[in-house]
Amino acid sequence: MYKLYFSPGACSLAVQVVLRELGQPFQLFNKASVANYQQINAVGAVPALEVDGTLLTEGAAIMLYLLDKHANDLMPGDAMARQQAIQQLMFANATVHPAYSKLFFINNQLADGAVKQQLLQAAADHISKLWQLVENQLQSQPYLGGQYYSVADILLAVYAGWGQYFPVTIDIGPRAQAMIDKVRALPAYQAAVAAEQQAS
Ligand SMILES: N[C@@H](CCC(=O)N[C@@H](CS)C(=O)NCC(=O)O)C(=O)O
Repeated sequence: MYKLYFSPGACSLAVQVVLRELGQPFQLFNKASVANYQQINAVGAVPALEVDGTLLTEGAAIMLYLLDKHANDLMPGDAMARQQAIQQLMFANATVHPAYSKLFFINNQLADGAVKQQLLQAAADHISKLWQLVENQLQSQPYLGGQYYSVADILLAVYAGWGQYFPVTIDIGPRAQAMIDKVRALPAYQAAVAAEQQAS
């Protein structure tokens, strides 16, 4: 059985949603309750997924592994459609996630004051620009993945929750917000949030 290491509300939530969408059984382990998490992931970050004694890290790579292994509708088989889906996954994981990570970094590193607030809002403005790109892409389709949600949509729905922890304004357009709301209403997403609370 898979073992998924998580922190509540972190990007590991998206991996749990994918495991549920794939119908795969797994055990949840809160990083905070693991004595020496560096032995699980030397970087110290979640998610980490243990598969038959092998530890996998990097959320996007974990997702691609799971999608390769188990039949699903989240990743197309056609080469170009698959490229597009992976491009969107990387946009979420390698562009939008690091943009949000700047908020956490600034918040942790700087003392409260005008400079900190200015930097936080500058980071938030960049995030708003990325959400505008999502908004543009959703002009003719409900999800980044087209008519059906993809792993990129699931990741973005998780990241969208992080802005609330900071005293900044992040603009998320109506189409992007509708996508986020639909993904968060999925039974797999709801169950994942509830499971994190129980395992915390
Ligand atoms: N590139 C990594 C980044 C993972 C990451 O930044 N995870 C955050 C939570 S969303 C984390 O664990 N941060 C705490 C830490 O790095 O110590 C991935 O995509 O898996």
